[in-house]
Amino acid sequence: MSHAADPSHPRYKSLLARGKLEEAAEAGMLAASALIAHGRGEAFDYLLGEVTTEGAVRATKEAAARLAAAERAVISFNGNTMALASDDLLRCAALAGADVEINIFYRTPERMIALMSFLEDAKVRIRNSTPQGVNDDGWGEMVDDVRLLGASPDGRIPGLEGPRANCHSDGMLAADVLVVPLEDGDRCEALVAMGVDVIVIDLNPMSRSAKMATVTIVDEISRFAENLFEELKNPGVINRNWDNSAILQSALDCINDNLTKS
Ligand code: PTJ
Repeated sequence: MSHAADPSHPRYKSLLARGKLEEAAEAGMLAASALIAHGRGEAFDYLLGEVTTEGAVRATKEAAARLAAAERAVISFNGNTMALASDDLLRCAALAGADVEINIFYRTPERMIALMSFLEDAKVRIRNSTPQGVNDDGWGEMVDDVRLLGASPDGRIPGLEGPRANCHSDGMLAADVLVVPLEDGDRCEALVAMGVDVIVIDLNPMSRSAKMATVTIVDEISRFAENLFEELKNPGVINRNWDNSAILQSALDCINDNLTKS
């Protein structure tokens, strides 16, 4: 991928992310409202200081523990997630023994083809380069084991209408732990109602998804994906008394502190 972002620019990371989204839009991967959703995310990230907060670190550790202990974990990819964090999240799936499922809100056959083709290329790319701190011998096999689902859904998320409910019966419907970045509130609610652990990544601590999830990571998706990969190298144990509302409150406190300081 090429992009116009210049590393010496003070807002390089932000420009880089925007460049990736522009390219993904040109490749037909994104929903029409993807850039609006990103702008909302950017605004919250600005208020959070554009850093991974202490609460997000704790929530990422909890997510790693739950993913590592899962019987069947699935990481869901939508258009924005694919553009911003595909490689790191695929690496996470390989380490956690999870599958990946493209599951988009605004589903069209053209978008699904563009997203699947991007994901297949990303899988080849990450297979050919063993990450630091991971055993070189097993890496290729771990990546091979990640199934790329989404192309031929044969099931539906219960309680949801329309194409946004389509999913794989041996993917999202069979999972005990689901990672759903940048999720829509209705779908998050329907997934939680399935009785599984739902891990949401959302920069808005007040969104319905953030409030409903089992574990919410209030962090930018590409920072989260990098951090999750590090945590999955040495995951801790699950905290069965996890207090998600305390995590959301800590994000709101951070925003409040930043506003008071400025
Ligand atoms: O690819 P599709 O069809 O599944 O559509 C994806 C979008 C994101 C367009 C769709 O799910 C959507 O409209 O989402 P919402 O309802 O706007 O919610 C997106 C949430 O993600 C908002 O709360 C944003 O603050 C948050 N968000 C946006 N960018 C990021 C983010 N959170 C983490 N990292 C980001 N980069």
